[in-house]
Amino acid sequence: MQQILDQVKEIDFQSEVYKDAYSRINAIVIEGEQEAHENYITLSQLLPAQAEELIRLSKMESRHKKGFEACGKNLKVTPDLEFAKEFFSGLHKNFQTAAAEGKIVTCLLIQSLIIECFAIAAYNIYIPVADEFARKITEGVVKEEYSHLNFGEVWLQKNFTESKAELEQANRQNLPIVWKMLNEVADDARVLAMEKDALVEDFMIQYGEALSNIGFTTRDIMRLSAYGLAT
Ligand code: Y39
Ligand code: FE
Ligand code: FE
Ligand code: FE
Repeated sequence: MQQILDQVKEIDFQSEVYKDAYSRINAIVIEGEQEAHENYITLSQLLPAQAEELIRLSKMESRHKKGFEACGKNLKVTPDLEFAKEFFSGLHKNFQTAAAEGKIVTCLLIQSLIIECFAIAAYNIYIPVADEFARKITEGVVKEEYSHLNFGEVWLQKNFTESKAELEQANRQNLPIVWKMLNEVADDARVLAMEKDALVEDFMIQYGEALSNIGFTTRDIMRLSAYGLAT
């Protein structure tokens, strides 16, 4: 803890290096929240019985987006949204394809498990090293991301037996993309005092816990959560 406090004291949130890295990380978060908003609207069409709840989640995502836009403005940073669109394009495309085929399980794995766990890991690691304005916003946001993750866990746990094979396949298709995304963002994250190892560790903990709640065995979790990591 003392180490983190010393580190924050040394971060110059107004330095050009910091603002340059922030222009990409902030954009990733803004674009991620926008896509999450759209993904929950799509899910509300795929799961009409839960449409009301899913629309509620989609509205939370647009509030998150507004919060992070304010964080960028507060630091006088212009988000590089083009970079961010490209950053998310792999998961975005796979979500779109799955939605068009009515593959609810794959859509839930991509948005409610993988992307939410990625967000929770990133926000947890960011909070202690954020500027004061962004810290307050991110603390409010991360609490809600846990409820989004929970939505996916509950649905997939209820439908575990019929979903298992599709989950395995969707994991194999999408988890390597997450490791690639983490590598792409590692240098910028380090400028913000977020270490890649810590991001990977926190992601694995969140994702492993989610898979466990859904009903996978420890043995399955080991195999699924590290898939594509060492390549
Ligand atoms: O469900 C959500 O709100 C998730 C979409 C938001 C995106 C989070 C993306 C976080 C990745 C940041 C990487 C920084 C190191
Ligand atoms: Fe789109
Ligand atoms: Fe969000
Ligand atoms: Fe979310």
